[in-house]
Amino acid sequence: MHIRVINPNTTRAMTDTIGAAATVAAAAGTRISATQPSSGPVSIESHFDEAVSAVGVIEEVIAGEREGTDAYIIACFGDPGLNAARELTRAPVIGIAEAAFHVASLISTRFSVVTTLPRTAIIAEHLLDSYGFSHRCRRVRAADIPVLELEDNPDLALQLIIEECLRAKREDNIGAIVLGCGGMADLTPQITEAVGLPVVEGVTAAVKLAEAVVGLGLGTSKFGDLAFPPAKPFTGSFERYSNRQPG
Ligand code: 2AL
Repeated sequence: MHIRVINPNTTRAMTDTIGAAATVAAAAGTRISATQPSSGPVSIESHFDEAVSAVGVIEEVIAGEREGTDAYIIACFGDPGLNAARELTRAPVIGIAEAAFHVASLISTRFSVVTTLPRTAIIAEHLLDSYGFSHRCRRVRAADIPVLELEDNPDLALQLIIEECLRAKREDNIGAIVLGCGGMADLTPQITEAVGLPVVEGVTAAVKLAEAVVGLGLGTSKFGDLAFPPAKPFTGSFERYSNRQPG
């Protein structure tokens, strides 16, 4: 099974971190390719960043279709471009936020999310609403670190995340914690040990869910709104998408 793990931002070090964590989580016989768009923001911390990065995610799925990919993971906690990516393939496409919310809901009745910045915490609240998980989430918390601090200042970032997770444990009356950034993919063991609660991390959760969905013989439905998009002319710098045929 080949899973293409797409880091929607363009920071190579973070793509490598995500790829390594996904590889550790993968079953024997699963091959992980960690990729990133050639253009786009170096980190995703706003609706604007998400909108621009979604085009890069789409390009990565188009490239993956040429290689016969079995499943895709969108490894940014805003799940940018998720349903657009699904329209382009029969393979399952799993966002790390939705994967983490699903898995946390299977092992606890209520969880808190610990993400990077206060503004991305708000974006995560929108996602919980739109995915129907708000009633399972007690609180979305921010460690108040810019995304790239996870790569540039990892010891301080880890300390701040652990401190916020401990506050969540003390104050939120929860059974589990969800880590809210793709760049946290390698931190689960240290955070679990320091916090003493189950910690759900989206990249690793998404790898196991992708393996399960493929193992069930299931893929993205091509009935209804996730059918391949209608072929039509595109103009200007998006002309390359004109009259696209599936695959
Ligand atoms: C993210 C993420 O996962 N990767 C990135 O660049 N921005 N989102 C976040 N909430 O930190």
